[in-house]
This record gives sequence, structure tokens and C-alpha cells, in this order.
Amino acid sequence: MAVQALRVGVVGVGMMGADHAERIERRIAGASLVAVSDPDEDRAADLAGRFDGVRAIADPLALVADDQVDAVIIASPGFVHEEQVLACLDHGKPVLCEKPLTMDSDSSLRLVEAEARGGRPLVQVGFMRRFDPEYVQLKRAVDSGAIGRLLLVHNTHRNKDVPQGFRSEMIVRDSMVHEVDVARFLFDEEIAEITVLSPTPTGAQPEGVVDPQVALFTMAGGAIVTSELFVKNQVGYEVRCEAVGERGSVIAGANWSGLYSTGNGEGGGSWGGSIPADFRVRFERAYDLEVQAWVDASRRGEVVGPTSWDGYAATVVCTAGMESLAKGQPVTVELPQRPVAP
Ligand code: ISE
Repeated sequence: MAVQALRVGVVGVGMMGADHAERIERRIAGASLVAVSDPDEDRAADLAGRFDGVRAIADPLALVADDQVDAVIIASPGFVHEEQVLACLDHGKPVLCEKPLTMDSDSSLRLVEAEARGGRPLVQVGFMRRFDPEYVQLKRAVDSGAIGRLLLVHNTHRNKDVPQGFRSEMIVRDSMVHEVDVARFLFDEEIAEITVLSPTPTGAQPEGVVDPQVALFTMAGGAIVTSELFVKNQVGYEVRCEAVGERGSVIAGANWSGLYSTGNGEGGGSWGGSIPADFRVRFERAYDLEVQAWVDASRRGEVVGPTSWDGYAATVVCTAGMESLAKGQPVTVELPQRPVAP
């Protein structure tokens, strides 16, 4: 293990990037925050000013190229990920890129291929559920054979609210992408077909926004995954995953006992615990473990966790999901042969 701390730059310091910057500085061992970049230069300067020795660098590509930066966290919007990840690959720097890897399948594949050409793995994608202690336990339970062969998975993913302008297809690409990764992670299999259904929408969303959505994934081996996405439930952040095997089931995220209701009607309103307002709270531990694993692996010259291929496969499935949402029909997922990992 390298003696020097990993000097990290963060590109994009809105909600998630600012959270990661703070995490690197205060909670992660073996790393220090050295630079931040954001199109909102005041926001970057404010954040940099809160820590000693952190520079705000206006141009994200200059941050990537900076010789004081060893490794980069990309938390910018998905449409700039391709050029920023490519820059990290060109400079041979490890990168933790928030999901989605990119906005379309071709650009995600270009990143997989560029990384393969470089001859060493450098990209980790920010699918944090794989680091959440409960999801890790659930995966272990499945792999141990304790519930027999895995037949079904049921995901619930609800947000209290999302930013204005979060359209129906963003629910697939930015929110459901997590459940796509969970399905691939739990089954160790690709998704062969996706159907996205449009139930009666909530009146809390503007006209035309399909929220909630229910997706069915058919896995390559024939198993089925259901995923409910509801991004404006107006109450709180709820993420659960139930794996059903031939001899039992396991649930991650079911932290309640007795009657659980988030509504305010008769008999409901609470369960005696608290419902987090957003993902930064619910997945705080997962994010800590994810970033620590990235730092440790980067210092060893390795990559752990979700790879660029996982990011690419998720983009392909979500692209098919957006098509299904538009057509109201099942869409086959076409994935090329996986290239040999670098
Ligand atoms: C957001 O980008 C995330 O990644 C959150 O985990 C998810 O719950 C939310 O729906 C997305 O908008």
C-alpha cells in the first residue's frame, strides 16, 4: 500500500459531489481532498474555502490533468461524464464516476473500450447499494444457498421529491438504474428483457410525468425482477429489496416492526422510527464504504466494485427501459459479448 494519501479531486460539487468532498475530507482514511470543480464557480470556491489546502479549478479537465490530483470523483451531470472519464483514462487516473456512467449506450461502450485499450482497470461506477451492509448481507444469503435458487426479486425505490424538470425517462435512467444494477448484482446475470408499466400517475407531478412506474426485468436465466419507482411520494426515502428463493426470502431495508405506514390517514403516520428524507441519509454508510473501498483499491492500483462494464450494461438496459416506457411494450436488451476485462 502506498504511504502517501491519495490526493482526490471532485468534479461537480452539487448535492452528491459536495457530500463526497466532505466525506473524503472528514471520514475516509488514506485520502485527502485537494481540488474541486463546478460550473458554478462560486459554489466550488465556497466549498474549497471550507477546507485547508483545497483549490477550486474552474475547468474540470484541468482538474483531471493537474499533477497534484491522483484520482478523481465525478459527480457532474451524466451528459459530461464521457469526456471527463476519458480524460481520467488518458491521464491514467483512477476514477469513481457517479451513475449513470453516460447517457447512451454508445458512449458508455466507448468508455469500456478506452479503458480496455489502456490495459489496466481505472473506472468504478457509483452503484452504492453494492456497498450497503444490508444489500451485502442479502447477496451473501443468496450466494450461500440459504434460500435455495433465486427466483424473484422485488425492489421498492421511493423518493420524497426530485428536482423540477425530472421527467419520466429520468426516472428510468437516474433512479431505476440502481435497481437494474441490483438485479445484475444479485443474479450475476444480464437482463434479457425489460417492460416499464405506467400506472395511474400521482396528482403531485406535473401533467405528463409518469410517476410511479413499475418495471419488470426478465433475467437471462428466466427469473423475474419487479421494481417500483415512485420519485415524488411526498413523504420520505424508502428503498427495499426482497429476494425470493425456492426455500425462503430475505429483505434488505425493512427496518420496522409492527404496522408501518408513511401516510397520515387513520392508523398511519409513523412506525416509531424515522424515515430519511433522502438517499444521503439512507445510504450514508454505503457511500462511506464505497468511497473507502475506492480509495484503498486505487492506492493498490486496483478497481473493486461495479466496473465500467456494469455501468455500460445498466445504460443499455435503461435505454431499452425508456423505449418500453414510450411504447408500452416489452423491449429486448441487446448486449454485445463482454470484452476481456483489462
Ligand atoms: C438520484 O440521482 C439517486 O441516485 C438516488 O439514489 C435516487 O434515489 C434518486 O431517485 C436519483 O434521482
